[in-house]
Amino acid sequence: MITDKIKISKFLSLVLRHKPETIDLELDENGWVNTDFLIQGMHKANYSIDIEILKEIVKSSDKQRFKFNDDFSKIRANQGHSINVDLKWEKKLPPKILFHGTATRNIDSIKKHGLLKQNRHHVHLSSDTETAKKVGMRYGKPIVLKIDAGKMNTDGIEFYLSENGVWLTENVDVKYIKFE
Ligand code: HQG
Repeated sequence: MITDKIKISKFLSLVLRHKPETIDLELDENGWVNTDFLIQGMHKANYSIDIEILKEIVKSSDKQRFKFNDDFSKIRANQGHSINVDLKWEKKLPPKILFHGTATRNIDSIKKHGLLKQNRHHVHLSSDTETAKKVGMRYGKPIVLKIDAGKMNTDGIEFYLSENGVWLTENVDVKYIKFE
């Protein structure tokens, strides 16, 4: 049985954002799954999990990746999906400047095409450079880009704020990006 909490959390991200079919689950249109079915499915996939462990992982997730509904009967990921779900995000006025962390090897392509949402629903932006740097480090030598969110907003481009504090928007045109 797999007991490592980080491994369990990574598997939860896989199931709740990308591949629920791995354990024969389907997300509903708003991204929720039944908590009991999730636990049963994870058991079959050899993960050591019960409701108490799941609650602890949700509570201690450094980025608050997951969320229960009020009676804990359903759970979903707060953001980061590649499958099509509607999380009913509210539009939000962004701060003037946001940050995007990426790897230096992506820079040439970003200069050509801007920031593209790739497999996810949105481009992910952070309100602080520290977080952006950590995001960029996942893919190699990090570089933090400055995004003129104020100008994007004036130009009518919409922003959303996920429940765990990630700023989301559609693709970011090169003219809004400062490469330093
Ligand atoms: C890059 C983590 C070349 C983009 C984090 C990024 C985040 C381009 C990668 C969340 C490009 C996509 C999302 C272009 C964008 N040419 N590369 N034109 N446009 N890219 O993982 O933002 O731990 O889909 O810079 O904290 O890295 O999963 O997005 O490097 O919030 O909870 O293409 O994932 O959260 O990679 O990370 P991703 P991301 P979790």
